[in-house]
Amino acid sequence: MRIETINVYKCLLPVKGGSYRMASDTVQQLDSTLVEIVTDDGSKGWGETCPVGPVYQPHHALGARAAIEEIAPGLIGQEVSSIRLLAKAMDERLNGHGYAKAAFDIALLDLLGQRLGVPVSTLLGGALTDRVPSYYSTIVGSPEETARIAADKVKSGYPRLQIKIGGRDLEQDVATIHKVWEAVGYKARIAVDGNRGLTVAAAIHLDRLCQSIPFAFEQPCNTMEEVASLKGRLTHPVYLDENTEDLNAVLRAISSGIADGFGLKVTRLGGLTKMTTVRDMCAIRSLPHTCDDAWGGDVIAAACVHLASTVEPRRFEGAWIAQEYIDGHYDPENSIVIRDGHIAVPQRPGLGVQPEAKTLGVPIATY
Ligand code: 0XW
Ligand code: MG
Repeated sequence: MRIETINVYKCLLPVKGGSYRMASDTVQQLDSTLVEIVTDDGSKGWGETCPVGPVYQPHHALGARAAIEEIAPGLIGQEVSSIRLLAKAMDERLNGHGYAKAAFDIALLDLLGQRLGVPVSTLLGGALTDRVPSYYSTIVGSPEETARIAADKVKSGYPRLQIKIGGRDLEQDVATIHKVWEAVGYKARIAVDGNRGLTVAAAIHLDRLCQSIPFAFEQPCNTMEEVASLKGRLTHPVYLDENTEDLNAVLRAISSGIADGFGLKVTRLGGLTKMTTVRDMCAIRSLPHTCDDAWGGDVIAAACVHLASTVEPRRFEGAWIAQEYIDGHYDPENSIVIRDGHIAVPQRPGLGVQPEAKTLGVPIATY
């Protein structure tokens, strides 16, 4: 099975409800890039990469497409059998840019899964479950409104909440956390996500002012050094998200003991193959983590869910997918959906989703 053609599609995903507000940025519409790898036997594999705007982390949609342009011609004619050889071929054409290579890694696993007649979860080591928990991520909002949404989402079955804070007065953030705790209590696990928006001083104040509330404090400050300086000064466990820019960053965070867990993004780490290494490194130190991406439609959602199903459940913090904030699906028949706060793991060979041609329109590039 050789790669014959690569089609690249651009798909704009408006945010349901108008905007998604985080400490670091507010986004109204996300620009997703899909790759479709077509082989000489007519099989098709799909991959996707969709940064949540150009500010959240050092990724952007135009960068992904430029990197794909650099890489794609080198994959034409290659045999689809060894993901490692194909990763090497990509590295020989472009240094770094893991979030663009991730789209190819996902598409190649989709193809291999179809070829072997197994779901992608099997290629990643094997599923431990057929249904994974998700978590609901609020946007930065008023304490009352956030607490109302939190209670509502717990009622609908979410076992975990991620409460966004930062980019405003400390008083508002502290009040939000207290109100959510009053509304939800022990009915859901809570993460409080600063999205790099707090100073070290503000993180210490917030920690003290919310001391009796159990939550994981996700990416409070901008750099890994700032987060490292919090060690021993906070009562809450600290999770890293945006700072886990590649496998080496994760290794640094684990070996220096500054992270108690992680919010992980499949494309940021370079794809599913690379993320299995991170999954296994976390297992060695009993570190909890999520399996997410920053945004994206059914293809990225399927990728997250396949990997999520292979994570030891006691350390699993949930798979976040953007479905709550997106109208419609690339593949309405086999869409990836959250029901009662959980997501069914696709059982069909490959990723189990096949975007419809009419949803994506014509390719913006073909190699
Ligand atoms: C909740 N998310 C997974 C969605 C947005 O990309 C932000 C992100 C996070 O945890 O920071
Ligand atoms: Mg986060």
